Order: sequence, then C-alpha cells, then structure tokens
Amino acid sequence: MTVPTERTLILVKPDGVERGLSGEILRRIEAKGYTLVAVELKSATPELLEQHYAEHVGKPFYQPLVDFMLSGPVLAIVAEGDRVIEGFRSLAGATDPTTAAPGTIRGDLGRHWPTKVIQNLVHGSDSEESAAREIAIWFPAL
Ligand code: D4T
Repeated sequence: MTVPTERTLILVKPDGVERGLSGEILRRIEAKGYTLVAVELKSATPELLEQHYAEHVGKPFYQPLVDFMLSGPVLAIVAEGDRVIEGFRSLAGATDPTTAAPGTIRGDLGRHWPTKVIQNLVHGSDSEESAAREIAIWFPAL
C-alpha cells in the first residue's frame, strides 16, 4: 500500500514579501522537488493569527508577532511531497536568522533587525497535526 504523500503550510511572512523574496523562496521549494498545491497572497487578521499562533498567545513576543504579521501581505503556500514537513523546516533553517545555517532560507537571507520580534522570513508547519490545522485555517476550501 502506498503511504499518502504529506502536505505542509508555508508562509512567506511580511518581511519576505516586502523584500521581494517570494519568488526566491518558491524557487527553493520547487528546486527541492516539492509540488505547489496552493499559493495565494493574503492579508492576515488578528482572529486568524490567534488560531495560527494559539501556542504563543500570552507570551511576551505574541503582540509584537501579531503586529508584524499584520504589517503587510503574506504569501500562503501549501506544498506537497514525501516528508515535506520536515524537509521544509530543514530548508528554512533555525528560528534565529542570525545563527541559522548558511544554505538555509533564514541563514542565507535573514538577519536581525531592531524590532521587538524575530523577523525570519518564513513559517513552516512543525508536525502532521499542525499542518492539518494550519492548512484548514489558511485554506479552508482545501
Ligand atoms: P514559525 O512558527 O514562524 O515557523 O517559527 P518557528 O517555528 O521557527 O518558531 P516559533 O513557532 O517558536 O515562533 C513563532 C514566531 O515568533 C517569533 N519569536 C519566537 C520571537 O519573536 N521571539 C521568540 O522568543 C520566539 C521563540 C519568531 C517566530
């Protein structure tokens, strides 16, 4: 029996869209061999972000994170492929863009800015459960 292929939710955050890196990030996803299932430029809302970042509600960086995610459009992507959840996290690199490994999206293209929140260009689901939850939030029609 074939194991169904996996899907993940990827966001190019407002810093990535504003810096014109959407194409470069899509290029890296495709170059790795993953399939694009959905790609849409969207404006987040506080309600949507409260669902998306439910695990961070109440933390000191939550409000700056929400303000940042509302500061401009995000490119929401669903990508598909075997072990794509883990694979995209690997492409993205560590959360901290200053020390993320060179060769990764955050390591090559990200850095710290004098803001209250880490601006690290992309988000990628961290488990099958998160992927299913996040895809339903950003792409209810899927
Ligand atoms: P996302 O969820 O955006 O892919 O990032 P990570 O999985 O790598 O990191 P995360 O969920 O722990 O954090 C979400 C988001 O909040 C910012 N952040 C995080 C921050 O500004 N200060 C912090 O101390 C942490 C932990 C960065 C990413």
